[in-house]
Parts: sequence; C-alpha cells; structure tokens
Amino acid sequence: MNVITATRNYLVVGLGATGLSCVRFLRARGQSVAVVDSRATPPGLDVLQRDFPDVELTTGAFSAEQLKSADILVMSPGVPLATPAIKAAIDAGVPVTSDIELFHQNFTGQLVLITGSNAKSTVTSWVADMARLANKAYVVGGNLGKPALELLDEPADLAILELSSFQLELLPPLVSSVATVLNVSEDHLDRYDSYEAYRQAKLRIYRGAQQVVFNRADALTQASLETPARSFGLDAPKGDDFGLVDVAGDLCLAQGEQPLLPASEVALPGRHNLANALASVALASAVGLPQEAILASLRRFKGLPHRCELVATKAGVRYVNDSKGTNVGATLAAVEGLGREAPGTLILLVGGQGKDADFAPLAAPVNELCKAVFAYGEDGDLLAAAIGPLTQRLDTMQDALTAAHQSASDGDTVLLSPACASFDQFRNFEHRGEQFRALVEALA
Ligand code: UMA
Ligand code: ADP
Repeated sequence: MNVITATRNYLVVGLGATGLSCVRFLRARGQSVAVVDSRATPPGLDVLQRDFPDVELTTGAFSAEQLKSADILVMSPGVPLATPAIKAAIDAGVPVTSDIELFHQNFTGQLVLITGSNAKSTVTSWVADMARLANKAYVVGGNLGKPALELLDEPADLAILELSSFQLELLPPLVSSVATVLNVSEDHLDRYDSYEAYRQAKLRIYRGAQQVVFNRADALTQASLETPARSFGLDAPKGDDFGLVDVAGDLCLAQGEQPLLPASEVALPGRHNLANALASVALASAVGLPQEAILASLRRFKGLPHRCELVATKAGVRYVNDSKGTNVGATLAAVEGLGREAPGTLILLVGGQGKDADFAPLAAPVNELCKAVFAYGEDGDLLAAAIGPLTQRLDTMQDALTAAHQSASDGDTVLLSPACASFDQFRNFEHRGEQFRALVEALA
C-alpha cells in the first residue's frame, strides 16, 4: 500500500535521523523534497550531501514564507509545532505530516504502539524479544533505534513502535492493534505549556487503537474510552487484567486468577521491572504471541544498557549506570528500586539540564534512602535546593563520581541517575553513561 499518488513538494523540517529517513522514503517514491533546519550545520548534513546532492537544504532561522510555499510539511519530532514560523504556516493552511504517519500509511501488519514518561524502551525491547522468541517477522523502532520509515525496508507482520510525546502531538488517530501509556510523570516541560498538555500528547496514542493497555496504579494513563482495555499493576488483577498474585507464599505474575510465572524467575531485577514485565506480557498477549515465547522472554531478557545497569563492583562498592534516568520519575524508580533493598547505602549522582521540572518529589525518598547526594551540572543548584543538606554541589559528573568514590564504603551503591537531560556536558545520555563507565573503570 502506498498512499502517495501525485508528486507534491514536501518540505522536511529538521535534518536529524528522522529528517534523513523522510528524505530517503520520499525520494524513493519520486517525490519532490527540500529540507530546512534551523541549525547552521545540522547532523546528517554529510549524508544528505553524499546521497542526495540535488536535495536543497536551507539552514538558519526558519522562514515562514518558505514554509508556506510547501505543499506539505514533514515535521521532525525535535521541532516544536509552536515555533512561530511553523505555526504561521500551519495557520495559513499548509498540511503537516510526520514519519510516523507516513509509516502507518505504508505498513499493513499488526502494530503495537508504546509511550510513557519512562520504561518505553525497556518495554518496547521486551515485547520485541517476545516476538523474536515466537519467530515472528517483526520490526522494532521509532523513538528507539531505527526511525520508523527505515523499518519499511524489511518485510514484517508485526511492528513494535516506541513513540515520544513529540511524535504523538503530530499524529492523527492511528489504527493499531494495541496501544499503551505506561506511566505519566513530569518531563519535557520546557516544550509544553502545562503538565496536562504533555499528558494529553501521550494519550493521543489511544485514538484508533483496537485495544488499550493502561497502568492501573497511575490514573494519568487512563482515559475515558470505548476501546476494550486491559490494565497492569503490582496488585492482584481482576478479570483478565495483569498483576501479581500470592501462590502459597510465592509472588507470581498472573493474568486474572491464572498464575503465569514466579516473580523470582524474571531476569530483570527491581520492582519497577515487574511492572514493565506485566505491561510487556499484556501487549504481547494482545497481538496473540504464544505464551511459551512470552514466558521464555521473561526468564531471559536482561534489559538495556544505561538503565540501572551494574557496571562494576570495586572494593565492595557497586557502581550503577542509570544515565537514561533523564527525569524525576525515572530517578525515583531507580532510588526506590535499589534503595529499598538496603536503605542508607545509596550514594546518588544527579545533574544536568532539568527541563523545567519540579525536583521536589525527590526530597523525601532520597533523604530516606540515600547516604549522600552529589549534584553537578547546569541545574545542580536547583537539585541541591530541592533535596536539601544531604547534597554537595560539584561542577561535573567526574567531580561527583570522585567525591562519591571517596565517601563510599564496602556494601554501598553509587548510582548515576541524573533526573536531567545530559546536553549541558555530554552529547546524549549514551555518551554520559559511557563516560561514567570509563571513569568507574579508571577508579582504583
Ligand atoms: N533541531 C533544531 N532545529 C531543527 C531541527 C532540530 O534545533 O531544524 C533540534 C531539536 O530542537 C532537537 C534536536 O535538534 O533538540 C534533534 O531533533 P530532531 O527531530 O532532528 O531529532 P532526530 O535526530 O530526528 O531524532 C528524533 C528523536 N529526537 C527527538 O525527538 C529530540 C529521537 O529520539 C529518535 O530516536 C529519532 O527521531 C528517530 O525516531 C531521541 C530523544 O531524545 C532518542 N527523544 C526524546 C526522549 O526520548 O525523551 C523525545
Ligand atoms: P524511556 O524509553 O521511556 O526513557 P527506558 O526503558 O529507557 O524508558 O528507561 C528510562 C528510565 O526509566 C531508566 O532510568 C529506568 O531505570 C527508569 N524506569 C524503568 N522502568 C520504570 C518504571 N516502570 N517507572 C519509572 N521509571 C522506570
């Protein structure tokens, strides 16, 4: 199926990974394409010049006149729709599309759509692992890994897409087999007018879904819908929902009253990962993956790098890289998940760009569970003010790690879970996590 019939003038807004995938997709279908990017030397410039030397690129401040002259704008998720020149073009009636919409129009198989403030990548990869064990022809990507349009290169009956709020705010209702909002906590408030606006962007994922999976412990993931729905949560499930039940003293993952697997057999540690396991089971079941494959994956899936990843144990001190903890909700999950095991042995490193978040929710659990906190980077002062006197202020993550190393003793855990974006001092969260690993490895 290819809904592109006539040749039109597509203007791709933003030349990142998404923009390049859109150029490639549209050119392969004989469309007329140009690109604009507000940065002087956008990422992907060399690839564009090498592979598409005839595609015109305009850099620098967006021009409303140029945007208005396009037949259709193809937006990258990193560019807010509220950018004045973009808004002017949309108000003037220029239609807008995105890579996800183009993907949807061209993919005929089952579609699993996953969003949430946290745990998207873990759950997306976990469902993909279940599909792999079921020998399904599947593709996985979106906000994680390959941009959606690159997934069309391979034949597949099932697509598992992670979607960000940025991608969702652009989308019309998408027909999907199943869609989930895993959780909602503050993030990206530098881009949204309010927390509710951010939440509403996430809830758009439910429109067009044949089944919805929501988190019954998080009312913000729920919407009043006619769509059949299943929930997941860490309490006992009702009906056909997913949860935990006690079977002769053993905690088991279950659907309704039917136990599936003892929680102790789930490979990924931490209570938050039991919630992620249950969400993954609910999604995989919704697209009919066999239970054998689902259970085998629960037993073997080891998680992704930079998410509460143990990088080394030195002199009895565990060093854990949770660089993907880029918002308060993620850091709370990491502190609760690791800190409850042995309160008072956690040394926390936080810092970076806070994206206008309210750090106050960190104060009570961090003060209860942590032995020391080191705050660094652009919003280190805000973090120190929110958490209180337990916090010492330092310049860089390296300084923070050195200080943590000096104050740690046998049995402690040093946790990098920054609650912030990394861009003040690093290229991205992976770069930050890799630097942390290298610095830990260099410690005596
Ligand atoms: N930018 C400009 N001017 C432009 C275009 C972009 O300044 O003209 C800036 C944006 O403000 C943004 C950055 O460039 O800060 C990148 O934006 P982009 O849309 O060009 O990014 P891509 O390289 O296309 O990557 C995007 C996602 N990035 C964002 O949404 C910011 C990637 O998610 C995603 O993997 C990729 O598409 C493929 O789908 C990354 C991300 O950080 C992992 N996502 C956020 C998150 O997970 O919290 C939403
Ligand atoms: P996302 O793709 O939504 O950023 P990830 O799976 O990459 O999600 O995990 C991001 C962060 O969220 C990690 O720091 C991880 O420790 C934390 N996290 C994992 N599961 C949960 C959960 N169920 N609730 C809150 N935070 C979580």
